Amino acid sequence: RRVALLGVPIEIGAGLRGTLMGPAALRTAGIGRLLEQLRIEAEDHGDMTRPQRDRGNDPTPANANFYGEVRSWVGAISARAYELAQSGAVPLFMGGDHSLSMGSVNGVARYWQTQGKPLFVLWLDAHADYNTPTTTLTANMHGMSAAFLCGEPGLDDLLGDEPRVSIPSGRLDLFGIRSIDPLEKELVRARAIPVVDMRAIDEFGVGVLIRRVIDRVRAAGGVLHLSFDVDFLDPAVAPGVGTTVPGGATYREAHLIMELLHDSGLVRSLDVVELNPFLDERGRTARVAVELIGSLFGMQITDRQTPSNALL
Ligand code: DIR
Ligand code: MN
Ligand code: MN
Ligand code: MN
Repeated sequence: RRVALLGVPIEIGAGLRGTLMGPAALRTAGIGRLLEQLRIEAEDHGDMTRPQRDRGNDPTPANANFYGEVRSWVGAISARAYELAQSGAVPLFMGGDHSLSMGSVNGVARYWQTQGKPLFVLWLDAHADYNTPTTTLTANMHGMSAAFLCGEPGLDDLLGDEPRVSIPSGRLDLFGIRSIDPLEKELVRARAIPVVDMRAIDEFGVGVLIRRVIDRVRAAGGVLHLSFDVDFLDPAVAPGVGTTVPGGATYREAHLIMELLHDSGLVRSLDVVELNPFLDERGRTARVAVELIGSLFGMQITDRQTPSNALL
């Protein structure tokens, strides 16, 4: 197996600067070395360079901060994502803020479309990221990526010449949610997006809930993209993010999710986003993120097989 690492040092999608250092911190925390230890070929494609600011004279939508700059990034990211997926590797996009997923997911979705396989997206996040320029309270574009991917209007020109693929709302799972804006909530409800919030996790546990996602992907003969916003984790475990929300996933819950996803064999691409080393405590959050990626790629204590829901 082969993983293609790509750094995407974008930070203007978030309200706080600093995620541009994310890829460097993940490398320092040993992401490449860990994958090699797991006998996975890890090819590092370096960092994307900051695209020249788009000089197009298209009208800029209101309520979308740094729209022109995000637009230049997203088109370029989508093209790279398509290429990397086509190479047969598992692309791992190291963010960077969560606006990068508008490009990475679009690009891999375009590839899977050519293969006739439905792409499902698992969004591990404290936030729904389902705002549009109409519903947003902050105008920060990292809060709009899931909505954009599902084809919500308002950022229609964001991909430039890149073809846009929209993810049907039933193929996106928002998981770990505990912060959502009022109009954003209405939109998520109206579109019937599957949501597992922290209350559901407390009641039923991540084992049952993640297996439900996996079973749905498998039944459809699909593949899975994991979009992992590190603020999914509790701030006590992962302090190095700009928008921490209390009451997040524990270290153990997050590891179990990664182990179950590994055993499923369905994850073909992923983003690790919102890590802000400027806010981190001596690399703690970066190290946790790398350990979790290790579990996703098969790091195990024993080699016990995951039992299926049917056995529970
Ligand atoms: C908020 C926060 N809902 C917004 N979103 C964040 O700005 O739209 N997403 N932090 O990751
Ligand atoms: Mn996010
Ligand atoms: Mn978030
Ligand atoms: Mn965020």
